[in-house]
Amino acid sequence: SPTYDVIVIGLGGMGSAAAHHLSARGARVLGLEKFGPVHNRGSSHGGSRITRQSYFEDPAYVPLLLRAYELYEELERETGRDIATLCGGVMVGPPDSRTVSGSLLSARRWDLPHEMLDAADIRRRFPTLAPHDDEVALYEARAGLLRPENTVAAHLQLATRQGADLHFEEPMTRWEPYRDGVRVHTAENTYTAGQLVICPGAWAPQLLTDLGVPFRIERQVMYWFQPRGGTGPFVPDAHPIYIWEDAAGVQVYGFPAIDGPELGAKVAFFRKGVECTPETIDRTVHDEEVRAMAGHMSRCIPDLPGSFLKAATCMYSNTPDEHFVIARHPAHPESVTVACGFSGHGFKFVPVVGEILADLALKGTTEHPIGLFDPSRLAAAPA
Ligand code: PYC
Repeated sequence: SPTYDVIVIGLGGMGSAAAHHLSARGARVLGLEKFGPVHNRGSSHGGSRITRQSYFEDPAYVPLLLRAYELYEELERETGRDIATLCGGVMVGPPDSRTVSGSLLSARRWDLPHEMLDAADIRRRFPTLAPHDDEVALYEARAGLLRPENTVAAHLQLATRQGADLHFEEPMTRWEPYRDGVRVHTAENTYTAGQLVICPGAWAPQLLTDLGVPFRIERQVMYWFQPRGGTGPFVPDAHPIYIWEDAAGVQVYGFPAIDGPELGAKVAFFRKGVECTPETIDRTVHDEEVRAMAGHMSRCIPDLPGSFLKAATCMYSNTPDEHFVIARHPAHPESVTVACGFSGHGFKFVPVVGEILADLALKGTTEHPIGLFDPSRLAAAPA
């Protein structure tokens, strides 16, 4: 059976980045992916993802974001692909909302450039936005959007150029410890390697049964609307990305019109999904869902829901505390590394997660601060 230094399972956002960083360091890499390259069956598609640094989820993410931003630039330089557009972003809501107060905490803790805007400032700066008088925003000029498909394609391109073997439409069927490493089986072949890196996305409950993490896989919907009056005021030079939390704690997020006047602007609820599995997810978007989104946005950005253009589904893989899992596998600490549970906010970290996975697989440790992502925090308490 063919032998490698590292086998990477899953070549979506995280796995493709791992394949790149591992092969850039000279490792002999095999990547195995269930679907084709840059597919739309998981969590790394839909044309855009938010990136931002004043991170409301926890200030511990900020150093990783600073490194991710360096790596987006490197990826653009090395591949010539469009990866990041830093059009600026607003985190909007009541001052004590998690979106606003958490973003401000990270900005202050890490001395990140930002501005606080009251409702009148928001309306003046961004005339499409219609905040309530008691809503405020943290504005961050270095927030913006990433192109997920281009990012995955760029990492696959570099990995291939560096000699990685990437096999698509070849899912792993099982693996087992073997000598000092692992043996991986697919329907076509059996492979051996010193190290295994598992980036399962929404397939985590099936591929990581012995990790002890209760994942919840959620169906999410992305909507594209043609703004009333056209996309003029919604172009990225004029319009920020936004995350907008209302008084009830419901968050929506959205983007400028990045794909020209015909294709409108994308918006979605952040974590309003129903539980699903990758096999049973309902890929149909129903009229009542479109009406609910249009109704919600008519309060925040009244011109956005002019006419509905299209919608698509994707999946979040949530952990109970919505923090990631990135670690050596506790049950196989010598040979297996896992990256999973990105809980709907992982894509902006893709390149730095690739770097961390290469560190863990090749050196057993990383200098990046990943203490928050240790799966032992989620292990079920003894009964
Ligand atoms: O990570 O910024 C984010 C995000 C917003 C909505 C979903 N993810």
